[in-house]
Amino acid sequence: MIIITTHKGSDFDALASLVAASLLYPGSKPVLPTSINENLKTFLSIHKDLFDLYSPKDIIVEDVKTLVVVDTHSWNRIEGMESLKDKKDLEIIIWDHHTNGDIETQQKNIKETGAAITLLVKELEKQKIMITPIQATLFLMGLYEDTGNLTFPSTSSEDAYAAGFLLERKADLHILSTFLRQAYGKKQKNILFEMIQKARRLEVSGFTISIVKMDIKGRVQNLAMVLQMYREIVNVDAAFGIFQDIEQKKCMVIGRSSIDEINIGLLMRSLGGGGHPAAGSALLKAANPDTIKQILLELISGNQHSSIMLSDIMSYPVATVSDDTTMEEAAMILRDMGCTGLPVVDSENHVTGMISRRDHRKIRKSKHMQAPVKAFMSRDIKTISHDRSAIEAAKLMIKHDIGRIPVMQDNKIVGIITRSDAMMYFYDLLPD
Ligand SMILES: [Mn+2]
Repeated sequence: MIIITTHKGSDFDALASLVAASLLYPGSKPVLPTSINENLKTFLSIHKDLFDLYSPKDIIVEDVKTLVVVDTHSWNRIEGMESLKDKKDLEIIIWDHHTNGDIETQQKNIKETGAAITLLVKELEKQKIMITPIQATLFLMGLYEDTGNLTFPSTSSEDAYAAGFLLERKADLHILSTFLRQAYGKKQKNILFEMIQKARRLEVSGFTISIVKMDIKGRVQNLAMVLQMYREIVNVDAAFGIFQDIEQKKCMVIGRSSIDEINIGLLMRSLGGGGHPAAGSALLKAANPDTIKQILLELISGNQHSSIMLSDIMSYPVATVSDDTTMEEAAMILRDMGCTGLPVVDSENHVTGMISRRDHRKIRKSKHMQAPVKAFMSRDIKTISHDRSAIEAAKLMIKHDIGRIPVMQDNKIVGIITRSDAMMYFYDLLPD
């Protein structure tokens, strides 16, 4: 007997993956856990007869030869399968988009897509297995729910491709929106309630904003929608939620704005995420919520003088070369220092250019190695004053796509800030 199962607290992605897998493994029994999400319950109360689903108690575990697990691969997330854990000769097959899990097998189909159903849809397409419009609708529901309608940063091109494929297979968007709209459940209500209790409004550069730090456990769907409600209730120009998952050591930052002056997409890109002007998010690993709050405040205020100055995080002393250094010498220094570029300074320590490994590729004749660096260096140099903030340095790096910026004081170079220095700051790796 082949059984297929998925995680407890099943959502649309879990059910969709379960049904899709039952098409891939003919004769298999799809087992839905007893604890399922509210909106899935509503959907099943109407559609149950369409899917031949089993409950964990229907299964005689001794008869199971093959166990297919979808949308998870953790033993403690599946229901009623404890005795299979030590069963000999049990074949296990996994289809999952989560990276963590303790179910071991050779047959792992794991990829970090936005939804697990994406992986199964891809396989159905490959094996040319037909799907009905109602199956396509369910699959698209799972896909949309897990990717926030393809807007979550975790969304991959494969998710979007699968969505296109399902629409072609006549997925019904009317049915889909009827059931997905109810995704605002108890968990979300509790989070919103707690956020409102903690609510503070701040005046920053003439805008009213609110930033809430919250601890959450595991994945919470539809946080973006919760934040939208929060912004409307506390009535601010822009609202931000910093949701810290302590166990997973991750921070999800979500922003919503109602004014053009605060562009959430741009702010989130500075944090490594993305979005559009009105809404966006970023997922940060091992970041401190207080640091993130500070960064958000600085980004919004365009603060010219932040509490942490560049001089605190820049690298110094800086290796420099004079403009009459030969290309050969510069190449040796670059190699010895293990860096990609060096500032070029004149006799008064003013930066006149930058010489990089890339500039050395311009050399066509060997005699050019004896030429001075000033013949090859780039002269359009961005510098930054020592009393500016790390945010401003990061903005310059992003805007001009440069990896190192000389830090200046009284027109003299006092340090250099590199991408890794900036990352140290963003990810809170600064020594105390
Ligand atoms: Mn999923």
